[in-house]
Amino acid sequence: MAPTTAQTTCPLDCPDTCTLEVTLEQGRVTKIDGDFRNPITDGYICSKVRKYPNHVYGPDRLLYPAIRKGPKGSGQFSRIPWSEALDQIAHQMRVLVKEYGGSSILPFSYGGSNGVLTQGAMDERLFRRLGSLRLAHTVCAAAAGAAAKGLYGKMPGVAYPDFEHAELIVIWGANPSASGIHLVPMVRKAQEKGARLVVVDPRKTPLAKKADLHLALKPGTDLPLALAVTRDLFHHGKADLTFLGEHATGVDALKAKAEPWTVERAAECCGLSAEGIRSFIDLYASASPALLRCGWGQERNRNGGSATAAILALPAVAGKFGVRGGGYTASNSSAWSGLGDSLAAEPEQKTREVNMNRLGRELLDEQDPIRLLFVYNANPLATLPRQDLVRRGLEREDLFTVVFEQVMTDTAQYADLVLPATTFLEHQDLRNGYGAFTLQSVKPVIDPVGEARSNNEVFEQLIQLLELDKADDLPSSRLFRAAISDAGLTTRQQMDLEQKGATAPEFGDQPVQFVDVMPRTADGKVHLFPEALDAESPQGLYTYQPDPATEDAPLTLISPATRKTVSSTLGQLWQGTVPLEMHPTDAAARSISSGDEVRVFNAFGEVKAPVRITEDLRPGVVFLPKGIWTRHTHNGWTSNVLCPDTATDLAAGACFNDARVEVEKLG
Ligand SMILES: Nc1nc2c(c(=O)[nH]1)N[C@H]1C(S)=C(S)[C@@H](COP(=O)(O)OP(=O)(O)OC[C@H]3O[C@@H](n4cnc5c(=O)[nH]c(N)nc54)[C@H](O)[C@@H]3O)O[C@H]1N2
Ligand SMILES: Nc1nc2c(c(=O)[nH]1)N[C@H]1C(S)=C(S)[C@@H](COP(=O)(O)OP(=O)(O)OC[C@H]3O[C@@H](n4cnc5c(=O)[nH]c(N)nc54)[C@H](O)[C@@H]3O)O[C@H]1N2
Ligand code: SF4
Ligand SMILES: [Mo]
Repeated sequence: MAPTTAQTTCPLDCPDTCTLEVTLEQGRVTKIDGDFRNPITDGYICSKVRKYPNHVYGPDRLLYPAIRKGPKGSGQFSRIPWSEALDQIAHQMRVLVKEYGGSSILPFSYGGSNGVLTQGAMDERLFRRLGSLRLAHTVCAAAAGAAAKGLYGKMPGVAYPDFEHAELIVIWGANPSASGIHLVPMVRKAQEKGARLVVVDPRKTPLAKKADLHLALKPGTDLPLALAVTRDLFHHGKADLTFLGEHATGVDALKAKAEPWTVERAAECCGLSAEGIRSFIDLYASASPALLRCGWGQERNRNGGSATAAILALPAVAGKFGVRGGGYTASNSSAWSGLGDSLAAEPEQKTREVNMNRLGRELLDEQDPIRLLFVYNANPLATLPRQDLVRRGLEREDLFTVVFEQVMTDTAQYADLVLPATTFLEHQDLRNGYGAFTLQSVKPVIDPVGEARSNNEVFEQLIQLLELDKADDLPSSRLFRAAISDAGLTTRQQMDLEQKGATAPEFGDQPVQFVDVMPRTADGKVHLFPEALDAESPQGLYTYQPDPATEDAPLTLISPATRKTVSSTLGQLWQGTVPLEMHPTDAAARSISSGDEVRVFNAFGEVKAPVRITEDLRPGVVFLPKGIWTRHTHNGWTSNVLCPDTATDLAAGACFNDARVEVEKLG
């Protein structure tokens, strides 16, 4: 039979939300590539998702439910029927709720590859009705999201295609070459048209190498840098007082917080030259349109919330809004308000909330212990801080762990029961982008592989087995319609979604900030000093907390995204050991040469890996990728064993880049 093609959408945790063309032969996916109908995808996708057929059909794919046979973590399982697996889970849940209450059950998910229909829907319905613990989704974007909400009520940002209109582009704490590849050609196009590029990143990222100015600051020092820029703009008459008068509140409070941060003082704190910071201020103040792409690299440390707020305040202070190609872009996830809000059906009960970054500690807490952990849409052993505590928690003999997964992940190895999940090629979903604005249909293009079932099927079956269903419950087959109706889609938008598989928000897919979209705060203004954020932040908003380095752990370990995985998804396809990257100065001080085996360690644990020496890092900073699996190092621990489970100043987010370590040559 001749190959056929089908269109769908990539729902992986990536800002780009590509439109895909999937080639099928005899009911199997043989190729995945980009579709041309979506101007952002423009016919190409990342090399990771081109390999997705190996994820779907590879040897690590879970094909049927299985029960643990060996010790926890040994990965020894034997096959059981679905009916038996679900009966066991339902039985455990019923007994635990009766004996210990809902607080003995923790659902754990993040939703790395899920859209609106496959998380926060049937799953929430089940866990709310059980009265289980609630999970605070803080592993990513918590602090940056709180800052964006506090200042602008999450106003939609500048679209990728508008980057070419900018005269100056500032890429701050983002590495689109790995983490959102479709932005790169847009930035390059702007440069070809004469735009200047500034990159603020401790590493020489591919775009930093092409930049007019690279500010390679010490990790965690973005706050003093942004405040020094603010101070200088006010002191030298470059702040847009007219714009601020009309559109902002909290101007004086921000100004007061910036006052101590002279350029010289910030330069000292950030490890930058005062000239470098001044060049940036001159470029930023004089260029229009000036566009700031704020990522998440600046967020993952003790100052992350205030830092993001101070960065996002810059376009307001400097008056960069109101023109195409001017303003900022961060996350656009809130472009579609209301989407999917009704799917859980049940109002949220205020049971105890568990911060997911502290999973290890929570599992080891003996007071009112967690007795059943249900993991889905996540791989916590590979992605959470304090991997040592997470692993010890998962090893607990009296913990019943269910892992509902597509492949045998590091976390699944510790399950008592594994359940096989469908991939996005096998189930329906609805995905809104957080870089792209479009809302897109994720359509099943193949039948479920093996005995895999979708999240909604499984949670719906558990609701029924536990007799928690109600007469007016919306069945999972009708979630799509309900989600669309929540978002109040117009007839045209619904038709676009049905016929073209994608639709744009009412404000269009290339909004100009302060023309087509306004802050979504209560008064429609920018709040440069939101009182609620000030109250929440332990030291008060815009207060710098110093570097946590110690004599024993003087080096900063950062663990950002690379081209190889999407979070930890697809990690099983990556062969070999990952190197620890290190600057020549730090290596020489420790008599380390390229290729040497080293141990990277701190009080929490150690990682053994070979070293790659590179000038792409600033001295004092070492690098291991995010999303690697325990098989990618020599001793079965990853960067995450070295990451503290401390919290960002806002929203208690993860502080991955606050890991401080020492490195020592082995043998
Ligand atoms: N290929 C791939 N793509 C992805 C992902 C993935 O894992 N792999 N993950 C997706 C997800 S979940 C997310 S949240 C996004 C994240 O995407 P990005 O925002 O790009 O985040 P990171 O890769 O964590 O870090 C970006 C940059 O921040 C720098 N950085 C580290 N610390 C600091 C600091 O203190 N200040 C500043 N200014 N920069 C710093 C790092 O060196 C890095 O180059 O990417 C998404 N896209
Ligand atoms: N050291 C370090 N660690 C980090 C970060 C860092 O910067 N440094 N960044 C963090 C960030 S930004 C993020 S977002 C987190 C991400 O952490 P996670 O959300 O845990 O993301 P993934 O590792 O991609 O795990 C998603 C898992 O869900 C499974 N899955 C996908 N779709 C479905 C489905 O429909 N049903 C079911 N049942 N399962 C499904 C996939 O197979 C995959 O194993 O990692 C964090 N970890
Ligand atoms: S991971 Fe990102 S770049 Fe790759 S196909 Fe999916 S949306 Fe596109
Ligand atoms: Mo993330």
